[in-house]
Parts: sequence; C-alpha cells; structure tokens
Amino acid sequence: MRLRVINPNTTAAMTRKIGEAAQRIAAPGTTVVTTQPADGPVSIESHFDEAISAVGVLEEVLAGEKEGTDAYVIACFGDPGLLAARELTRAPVIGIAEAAFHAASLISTRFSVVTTLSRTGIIAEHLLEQYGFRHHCRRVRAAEIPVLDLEEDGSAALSRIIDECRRARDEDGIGAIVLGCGGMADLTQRISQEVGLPVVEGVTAAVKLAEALVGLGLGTSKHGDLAFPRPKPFTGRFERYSQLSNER
Ligand code: 5HY
Repeated sequence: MRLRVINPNTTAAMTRKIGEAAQRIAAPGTTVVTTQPADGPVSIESHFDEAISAVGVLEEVLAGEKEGTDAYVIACFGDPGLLAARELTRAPVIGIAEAAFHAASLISTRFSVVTTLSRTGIIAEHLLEQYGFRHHCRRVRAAEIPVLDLEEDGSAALSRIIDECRRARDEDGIGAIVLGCGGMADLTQRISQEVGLPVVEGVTAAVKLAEALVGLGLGTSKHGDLAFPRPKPFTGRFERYSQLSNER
C-alpha cells in the first residue's frame, strides 16, 4: 500500500524525522511518502497556525489523489483539516491525535497527554471531547517548550518533556502517556525507559491504524457528511478548487 504522511508544518527537519519514524514502523509492503505543504507555518502553536496549515494539508491530499495513495496520515497533534481531508478521498485519513487516543485507550484505563505549549493544550482538549475520549484522559499537560525546540540539539526540550511525564505518572493516576506533538516521533522509547510507563506516539500509531484499515478493505465513507464536496465556483486564489468534481 502507498501511505502519504503529511507534516502540516513547513519545517523540513521535522518532516524528515516524522518520515523516518513512519518508515521504521511501517510493514514491509507499505511505501511511505512523507510530505509537507509548500506554504504555511514552520510550526503550529495556535488556532491561527492550525487554520492556515489545514489548507496545506488539503493541497497535499489532492496531490496524493493524483498518485494513487491508499491512506493518509496527518502528522500534527491538532489533526488540522482532518474531516475536510476525508471529504476529498475514499482512502482512510488518520490524524495522529485521534490515533494516539485510540491506542492509549486500548492499553490503559486512563492516560495523560504531554504536549509542547499550554496554549495548544486546549486544541487537544477539544479533540478529546470531539472524539469521545474526554473520560479516558486525566490531564493535558505541557512541557512549555516551543515546537521547534524539538529540532534544536542541546535544547532542554527532552528533559522538560521527561519531567512532565514523570509528574503525570506520579500525580494523574494513569496507565499510559500520549506524546502531544508530531515532532516527538523519535522520543517514544527514550521517554518510556526514563518514565517506566507505556508511551503512545501518534505518528507510529496512525501508520499502523492506516495499515489495519486498508488491510480490512475499509476506506472513508462517501455516504453522508464525508461525501466529496459539491462542486461550486471558488474565487480569487482558491479559484482552482472550482475544478474539484464530486465524481471520483
Ligand atoms: C504538532 N504543532 O504536532 C503540533 C504540536 C503542538 O507544529 N506539530 C506542530 O504543539 O500542538
């Protein structure tokens, strides 16, 4: 199967890291194509960043549709553009937050999320509500690190994340931890060893879920709200979407 892993921010080093983590966990028959939008924020740390990055995600799905993609992964913990992306394809589209919540709820009764900045924590809170995992998650914690510190060798990012994970282990009454950023895709083992709890990371969880759905012959339903968008004229810089047809 052909899997397109989309990093919604435009930092090439983070896209590379996400791609390596996806390739490492993918089954032998899975071809992983890792991309990022041409336009958009270098990191996603606010509702504004999220909204802009969602258009980039949709562009990458439309490009993937021309390449016979069998499944998509949106590798940002806010799952930007997830439902809109599902409207554009029959293939499964998996957001790393949704994937991580599912995986964590299968191995623990209660989990906590450790993300980057407390200001983006609310985005994870909203997704927990939207996906129906509110009662599984004890707390959404933040290591208070800018996303791109994860790309800086020698930054305090890892030690701050480990400290916050330890606090979650000792205070939240949980059985597992969910890492709340695509840029943490290479930290799973290290943190699990340091903290002594199962650590769920969204990129790898999403890759395996995508493979499972394709293996089951399941794709995005075109019956109801995820049907292809109804064709209509778009104006200005979005004029090219006027060509979108709902027959595919
Ligand atoms: C992410 N931002 O996964 C989110 C994490 C966050 O650029 N990639 C980003 O802090 O919300």
